[in-house]
Amino acid sequence: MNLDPPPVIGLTCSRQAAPERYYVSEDYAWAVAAAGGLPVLLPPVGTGRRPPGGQAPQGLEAQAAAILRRLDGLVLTGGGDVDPAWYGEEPLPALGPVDPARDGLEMALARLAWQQDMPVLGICRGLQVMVVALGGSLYQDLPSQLPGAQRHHWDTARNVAVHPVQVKPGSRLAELLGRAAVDVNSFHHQAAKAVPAALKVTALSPDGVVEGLEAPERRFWLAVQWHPENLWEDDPEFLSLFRALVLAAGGGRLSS
Ligand SMILES: [Mn+2]
Repeated sequence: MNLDPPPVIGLTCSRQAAPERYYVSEDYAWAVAAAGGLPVLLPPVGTGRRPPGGQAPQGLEAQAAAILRRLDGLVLTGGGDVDPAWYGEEPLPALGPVDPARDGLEMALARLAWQQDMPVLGICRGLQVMVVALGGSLYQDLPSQLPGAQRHHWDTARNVAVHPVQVKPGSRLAELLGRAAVDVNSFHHQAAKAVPAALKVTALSPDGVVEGLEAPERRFWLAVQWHPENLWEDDPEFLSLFRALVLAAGGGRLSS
């Protein structure tokens, strides 16, 4: 599948404080490129202030709108914790570091992308951002809030599958993966708690943790809690998620 020109796919990224830099795993960019898209990075240029009342700082809203005008699709990538202020909770002791600028830009991107029906693939933190952007909430920390859950935060190599996931028959995710069950990698201690009505759960781990979501009313709004960008070179079925994003971003057009 080749689209010409390739759809431009934005990748959100993390910030490091010292030395100051933006970063994201190369695997996201390689997966988008392998799927026929043109990956570009989206650094959050923000004030660093906590979100007042769950609203993105003004500058980040404007950034997000300007960015989306130039994109065909978006990958909300993995990363650190989402500030629970975005869903009206105080931080629990096990909450990790949060980044107001990244949160602000991603919430604004997600909300605008939803309104504009821009294709979005959410991965790990990206799934969580999609949930919170549409009014849902998260487990701030699975081990302390859901002690019966299995281990989801592993120190394995990135391409090692550590737990199974059941995929809901009839979902877009099931169609793309072509299987009712997959074994996946897992590097998260947060997870979706209250899922907004617009998003349907498409995958669960055996302990009931949400591992996949999609919005049937959107062209392509799909998210997974695992990391397909680390798995597709070993298991090509996982590239199908990126291919579907790129195809939707290209408006369904195909050449060659
Ligand atoms: Mn998991």
